[in-house]
Amino acid sequence: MEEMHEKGLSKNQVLQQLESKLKADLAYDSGKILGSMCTKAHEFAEQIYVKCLEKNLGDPGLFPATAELENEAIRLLGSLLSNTESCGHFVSGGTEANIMALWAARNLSREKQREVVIPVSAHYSLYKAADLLGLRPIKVNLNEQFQVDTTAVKEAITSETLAIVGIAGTTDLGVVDPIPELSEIAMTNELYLHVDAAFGGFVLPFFKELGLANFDFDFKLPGVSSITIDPHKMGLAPIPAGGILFRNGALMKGVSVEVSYLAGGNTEQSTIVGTRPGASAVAVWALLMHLGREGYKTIVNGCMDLARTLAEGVERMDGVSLVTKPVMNIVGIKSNRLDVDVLARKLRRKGWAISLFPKHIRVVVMPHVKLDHVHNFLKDLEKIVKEIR
Ligand code: 0PR
Repeated sequence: MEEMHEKGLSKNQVLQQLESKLKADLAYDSGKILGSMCTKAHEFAEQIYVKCLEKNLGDPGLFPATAELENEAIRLLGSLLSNTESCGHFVSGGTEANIMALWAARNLSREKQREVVIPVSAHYSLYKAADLLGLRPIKVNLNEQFQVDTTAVKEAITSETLAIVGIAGTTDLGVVDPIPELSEIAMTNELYLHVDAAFGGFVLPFFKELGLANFDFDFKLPGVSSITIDPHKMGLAPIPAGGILFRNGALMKGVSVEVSYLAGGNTEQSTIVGTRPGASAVAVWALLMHLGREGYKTIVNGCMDLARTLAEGVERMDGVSLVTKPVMNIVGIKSNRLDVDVLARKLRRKGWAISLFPKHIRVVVMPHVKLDHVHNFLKDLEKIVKEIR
């Protein structure tokens, strides 16, 4: 058993130990991480993050400037999502953002309804959220394009329903649900609509200008109540940085509590946690200011180009194929002849950190992925496919 030393080690001794203990971790620049939705944070954001380590948004009265920067960053994201009136917070990730959304929805439900309609493609955090909040998740199936089947959504709605969830960038395939239709359904039935754009939030807003298929998924649609958008995914911000945006302050009110005794004075808190890193919020603010729309557009363009190269490589290969034509920089690889588990195991043995879903391998072409990584991956994939044929 490891025990704490009576006398501390020197910094150098600790650093040496740390160096060797961290060796087993993968690094994004190894070129092997193809299954992660996180990436190497932008250098400038890291710099800002370190500068703001002591800022605590749990006591905004002590750090009013940091709190204002969080608000500004949320407004900037709001403008990206077609609503400068939106409000919200930076939280630990998409999981917490999704919990916040269903928490707000539940507390707003007038008749104390307890059912949430959730596509089967939803990230598992939504089931965690339902469990924590005492809600019943009503799962609905997908159509042939792997989007939620909106007829099934309508059929799933009962007098017990309080909210619908739509996904703008599914975890397994990066597919976008028909959010305009979900918005209509939500309006007609007076339901809360939460859009999980944890991944797509920093990707889809640039599609139109890039000449790619345009998707309406944000506050432009009147039925959308809240959106998860994660800076620590395609936003290039240091972890932790999830984002939850509400259409307006009234929606967030349901999860607000008064805190009266803080060192910085009274505050109204509408987050799950109390103490919370101001560094995350400030780093996001700095990055949004520094990269601007143009910067993010260039990043998205690069990822989409590489995703296309990968997808074309897979299509050309015998034995494997695409699950569906990639909508975003997420590529699903399946095989009708080979066992995808065996394929994934062999790829992993060659060091490739890919994700394995029940019927496909997922590659997420994040900003740290380069052209030679894609070529090397395709080469190994082809070799393995030939081996097990
Ligand atoms: N919503 C969607 C659509 C997601 O894909 C994810 C996570 C979340 C919410 C939850 O986000 P947090 O993990 O920030 O709470 N999607 C990634 C996934 O499951 C998370 C991830 C990231 C996994 C990096 C692995 C990894 O290396 O694939």
